[in-house]
Amino acid sequence: MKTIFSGIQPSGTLTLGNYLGAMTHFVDLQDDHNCYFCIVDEHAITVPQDRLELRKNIKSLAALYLASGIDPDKSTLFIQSEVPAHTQLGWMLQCVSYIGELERMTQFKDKSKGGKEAVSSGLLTYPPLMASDILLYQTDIVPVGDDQKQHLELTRNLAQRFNNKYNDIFTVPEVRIPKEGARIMSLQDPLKKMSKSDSNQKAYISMLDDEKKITKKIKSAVTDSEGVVKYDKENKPGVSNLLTIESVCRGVSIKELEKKYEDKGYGDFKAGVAEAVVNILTPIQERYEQLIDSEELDAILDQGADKASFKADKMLAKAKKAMGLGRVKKKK
Ligand code: ATP
Ligand code: LTN
Repeated sequence: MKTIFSGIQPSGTLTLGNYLGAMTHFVDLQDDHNCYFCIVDEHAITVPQDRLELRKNIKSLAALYLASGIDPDKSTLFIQSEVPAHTQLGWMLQCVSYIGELERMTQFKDKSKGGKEAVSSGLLTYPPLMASDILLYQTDIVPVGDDQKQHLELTRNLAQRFNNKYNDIFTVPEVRIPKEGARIMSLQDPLKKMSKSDSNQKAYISMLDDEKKITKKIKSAVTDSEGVVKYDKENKPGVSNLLTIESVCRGVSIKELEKKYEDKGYGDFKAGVAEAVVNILTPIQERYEQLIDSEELDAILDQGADKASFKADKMLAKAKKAMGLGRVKKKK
């Protein structure tokens, strides 16, 4: 059975983009793969976080993973900072990576635009920590949205460099990007991706928004003045994004939806999209409410950290041995 690893940052409440681009695929994969899903809190602190907010977001993300259908009997769900091997191997991989290649990462370039005195060095060294997350579990496949491609390419390079230089111990992972929903766009600017850290709340649908909010946000989504419901990403990015959302939520093709709205205006179209989103999110929200303050959630995370540590510690020991760190333990 192949091993899957993926992570989501607890940097705010998940959006419909995270759900359609990442979470639904995680749920599909867990039946026939050995899956690890991680709440990457150590990645979240590369930008400033309020400590109480961060704590809340970590628990909330864990509950959303489970409410979306991650089954702890099939997958290992855990918090990154509760498995120390991640930062330990992360440091070792920092020593294998070059400043030049880290400075070329688009995410670093984007986030450090304000000047290098103002950003943490963690933002630069973020990719070796991400590589460590993945390589500790002998991961074969990493399912992510389209924006993570470059980080995955670097992970593959670091794994190969380590294997050639020290010992051939790491599996070189493959990236898997979904065909549909890999890039859900902002409702207010359909040329930008939907992002949970957008300052305009109308730009995204949070997975915890209620029916009224969802309907209102979709109603005010930017479209065009043509009044025709047709998929044309270039000339009609707003309408195309809403069509993608309804298509993925209902599991029907875009062609079928174009037919459904043939003689209808944007009012009916938007009401249909909102209904599809509400139908998907309502049962998840109900399950979330049951989980968020439960002892069950803590028990699942404790068990996840134990299972992940067991695997990660073994890989860390191999990597330390390959690099010559510490002592060789005498067998008793
Ligand atoms: P932020 O929005 O704060 O920049 P993010 O949502 O991009 O953060 P993560 O929370 O770490 O970052 O992303 C989790 C997963 O969701 C990743 O696999 C990412 O590729 C995917 N993802 C993020 N935004 C979208 C989107 N708009 N459409 C599809 N997938 C997305
Ligand atoms: N960089 C990712 C989050 C992330 C991740 C990972 C994804 C951290 N470690 C390991 C896949 C595998 C992001 O910002 N979306």
